Amino acid sequence: MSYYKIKNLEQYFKHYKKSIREPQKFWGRVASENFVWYQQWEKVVEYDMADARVEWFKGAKVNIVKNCIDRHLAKRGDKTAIIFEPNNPDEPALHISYNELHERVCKMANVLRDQGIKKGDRVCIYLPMIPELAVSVLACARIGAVHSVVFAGFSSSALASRINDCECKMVITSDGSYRGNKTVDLKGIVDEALQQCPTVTTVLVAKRTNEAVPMQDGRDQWLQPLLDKASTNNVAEIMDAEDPLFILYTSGSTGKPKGMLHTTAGYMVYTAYTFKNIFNYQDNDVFWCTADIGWITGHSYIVYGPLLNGATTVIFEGVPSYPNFSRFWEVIEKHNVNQFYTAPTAIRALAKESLEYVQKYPLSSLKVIGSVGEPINEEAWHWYNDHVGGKRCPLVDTWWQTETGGIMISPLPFVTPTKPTYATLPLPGIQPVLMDEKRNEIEGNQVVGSLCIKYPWPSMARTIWGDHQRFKDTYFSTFPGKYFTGDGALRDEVGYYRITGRVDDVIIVSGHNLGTAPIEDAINEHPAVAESAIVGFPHDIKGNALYGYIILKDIGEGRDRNNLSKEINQLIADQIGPIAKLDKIQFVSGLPKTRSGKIMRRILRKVAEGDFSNFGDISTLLNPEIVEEIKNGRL
Ligand code: 6R9
Repeated sequence: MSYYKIKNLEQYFKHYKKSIREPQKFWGRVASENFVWYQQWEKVVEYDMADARVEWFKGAKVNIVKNCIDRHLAKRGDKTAIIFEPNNPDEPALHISYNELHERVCKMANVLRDQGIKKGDRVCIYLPMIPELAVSVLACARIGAVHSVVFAGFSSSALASRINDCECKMVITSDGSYRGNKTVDLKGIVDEALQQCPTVTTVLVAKRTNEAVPMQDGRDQWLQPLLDKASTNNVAEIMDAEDPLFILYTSGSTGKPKGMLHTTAGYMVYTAYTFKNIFNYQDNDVFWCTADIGWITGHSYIVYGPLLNGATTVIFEGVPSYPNFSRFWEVIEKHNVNQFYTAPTAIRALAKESLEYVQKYPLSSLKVIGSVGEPINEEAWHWYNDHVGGKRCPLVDTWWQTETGGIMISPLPFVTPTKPTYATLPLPGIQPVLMDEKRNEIEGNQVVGSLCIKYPWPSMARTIWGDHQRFKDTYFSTFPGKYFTGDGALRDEVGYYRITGRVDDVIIVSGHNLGTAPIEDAINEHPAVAESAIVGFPHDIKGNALYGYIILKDIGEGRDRNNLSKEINQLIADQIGPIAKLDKIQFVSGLPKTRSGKIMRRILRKVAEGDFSNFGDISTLLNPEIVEEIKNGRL
């Protein structure tokens, strides 16, 4: 274990250098010392980045679930693997030990096999955040079926297109789900989706809300009676290192969703390694990631990363605002959470509310707090650091993507000094480079460019399901031979990285490159502003000008809009320069957001340009109704 865990900055640099100079040796050692294999690999890595082909641990045989559960049983059988915290705080939490998890996963695996699911078959999982979700994921992996989890907030048409894209044979769902004070009819959504899905022959239905739901004869079955009859003995499938583990669709920006395919051994090694180092997990800690398992963050850091390390991981069914804005802090207190990992969008929403909600709780169990999903603005960083981390817990701002499988750039707590809004340094094995418009690598520090990765890493996606050409075109063609992230970044004077946002969020105004994030930071500092988003629109003289969409706090509502606009532009001029002033400011009641909390800038850009013709797919928005309001209020 000593090699696995980095203890201080000097050791970080040592491991980093070794991982770059001798990646085969580095990852070979991490892999052989920390996992159980049926058979060792012939070669650690083989790749051709120009053709987007990468193989890790080729020739090895392994089962990831054996590594997540079985190997822990002798030492940690009674340790809690999963704490399930229900939506309703009055419903008791559930503690599932490693022994119990083993039993549940084996039974589920047997049910899947009895229903005809074989190695390589795709199974769609459309479940709320209940233990059955993690159990289903693990049961698929145990028998070599490829899981495709679809976030249970997606509509029936989004679900259908994902099921059809990878031709799932089965859907695992529940009667319904709870979210805050709402109940959602999940089974109804599945039924509607399946009218367009000819490949699905079986639907397994878990009970959660106990609502009466129609069951289609010959297709639908209640899960529990099948589990009751199933044996707890299950022999795990022996998988090749590069056998598919799962497909996960990226929160679509344009067009058809991309089914990112992740494979077995590399994903296992990298998620386990990053979990241990980035959260500094110690043996009896309780780890809580608030993401949904329907996103990559939940796959890697609720299920696989924690369980591979024999950790206790929290599955939270609820939302941060129910029954009130103290919910997160109450759960941390209740379960003595040691590591807490959430998203800037949640932090900003909670920071808008009274401080009393968080100050009521000492949160003294916390040791490390983390952020993921989008750039964390300075104000949110400080609020999180001060009021949640109590200025004593390192805040790890972790940059990564569905495509990267695991965290790529992040401080290591108690190792890397943090800096607000900076993801800081790459993990061992990760070689970030910044590229200019002429496709040259930018050397040195204090520079900005497009963020690429120049050497393969174990958990990178291997392809887009069914469309390798699109995979190549999207990620490996813009900068030939390198993986292009689609993000822009700056590297400061000591080599720390700050992710400035999607590259398409960089707007060139009168020849100046402006990132949207720093401008939004400046605007958000105005006491009357709750949130903002900036886009560019064509301008005769400047090339592009800036258009700002601004949500006011209650205190701003009664104020004169012209004066507010002037104050906001003054703030921008003061902090960034007059060049970054907004030409147009539209006050709105909300911003179009994807279900993972990302602003859909494409729509804002179209409105700013006055082009209402083709907004593309807005069905995956959390708040599609806002689009009308924004259109009507265009300046
Ligand atoms: C894990 C996840 C990926 C995109 C990524 C970037 C943004 C994620 C970030 C961040 C700045 C961070 N992003 N983490 N930007 N700082 N710490 O979110 O995956 O849903 O695929 O999104 O999210 O723009 O390219 P995914």
